[in-house]
Amino acid sequence: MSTAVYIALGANLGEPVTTLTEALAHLRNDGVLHAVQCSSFYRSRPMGPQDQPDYVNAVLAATTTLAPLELLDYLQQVEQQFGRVRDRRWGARSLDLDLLLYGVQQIHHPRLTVPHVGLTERDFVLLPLLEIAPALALPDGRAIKGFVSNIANHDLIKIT
Ligand code: ROI
Repeated sequence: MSTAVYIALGANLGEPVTTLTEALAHLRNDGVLHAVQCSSFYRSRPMGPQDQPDYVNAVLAATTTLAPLELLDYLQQVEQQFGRVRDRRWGARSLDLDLLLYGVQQIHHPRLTVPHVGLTERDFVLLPLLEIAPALALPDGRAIKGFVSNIANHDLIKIT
């Protein structure tokens, strides 16, 4: 059975646009995700410590037959492949892939919380997500677009 999933992409080390472009091409062609649709890329100011470069963020929609933890393992493997560097909590990273939504499932597992906690609080997740899925709702039925007004502003600029 195939499930609709949403995944956030972020990077702020090296050449983030190149990293995201190459990671996206890999995700499209690897045979694990199907019908991949990606938002525009957005530049954003860092949330957390400010002494790090700006981020490039995007969100993709896809379908997959992997179970949630299998998908998590896969995304972590792709992060490694693209040279993830993570020197401190909320510090700079070369590629971050976060599972935002897995169908209408709510998942509470030591390794995985879905919906992702950042989904409703981070403009650099919410705005790209709404670009590709304006009518999307959380598993509990609340509309995603209802969360836009109250979130911190990271000066998102659409760059592609
Ligand atoms: N800040 C922005 N703007 N974009 C991110 O993807 C991002 N990712 C993170 C933290 C460090 C929270 N800050 C971020 O993990």
